Amino acid sequence: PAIEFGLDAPFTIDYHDSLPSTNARARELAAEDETDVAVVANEQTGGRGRLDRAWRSPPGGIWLSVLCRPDLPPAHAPVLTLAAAVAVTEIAREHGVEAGIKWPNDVLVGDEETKLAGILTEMEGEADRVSWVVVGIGINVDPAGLPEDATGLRAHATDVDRRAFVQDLLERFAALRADPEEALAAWREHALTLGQRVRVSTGDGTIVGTARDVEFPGTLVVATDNGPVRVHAGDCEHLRPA
Ligand code: BT5
Repeated sequence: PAIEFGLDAPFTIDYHDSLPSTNARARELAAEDETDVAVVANEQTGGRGRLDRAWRSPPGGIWLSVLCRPDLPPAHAPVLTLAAAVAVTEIAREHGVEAGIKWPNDVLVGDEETKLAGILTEMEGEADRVSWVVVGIGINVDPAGLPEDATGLRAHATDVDRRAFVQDLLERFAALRADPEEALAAWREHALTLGQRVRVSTGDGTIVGTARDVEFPGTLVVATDNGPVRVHAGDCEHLRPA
């Protein structure tokens, strides 16, 4: 219930102390015809990343899934993932955290590029319109209990109020999902990947080149020796000069 979490956000809040996964809970609510709900948990016991990877979700983090029913074809849904990455980055930066985005959906901090947040978007629907989308957002708060290449908000900012952070995040996400052009422009502005040498693994193979741009709805354009290649989904690694 919204009152328990004390938020005045553009989404109804469904708060839990502990859940296996906020995305799983949001998918249940999707089956019950709910919309514009943000599921929030203090802890996840079975948090998931992309490709069914495990996502560490110790108590005190920001584990959040937004359920919505936008008027979008499934092929355009990646723009919501970009919008979520932008919203996380901008609110983190408002807290003085030097966050930036690695394509497509990782929020990293500083030169070491340790991972602050990740996003997992799931959806269901027909070819012309999604019936629902769940945008799962995991933001580390305390740096303890995380993988070695991860970081938390409190490693870089002293004053982190999770409720206020979630409230600001949801408001920013709501504004950006209504304005995909703005989301894309803001994504470019906060991108760490553009201009870098990258290695991108997709289901079909590996692409090495220089990341040039991101195009609607979230396609990475990589300049390779054989010309530009457009990548819709994959894992991206920034290649640093030795
Ligand atoms: C992601 O996957 O980055 C998406 C993570 C989404 C988590 C949120 S939390 C709320 C909602 N409910 C869920 O169940 N999930 C969403 P991917 O790009 O595949 O990265 C996963 C990899 O990041 C793992 O294989 C680990 O190497 C690493 N990892 C695991 N836990 C981490 C953490 N807390 N912080 C940083 N990296 C982590």
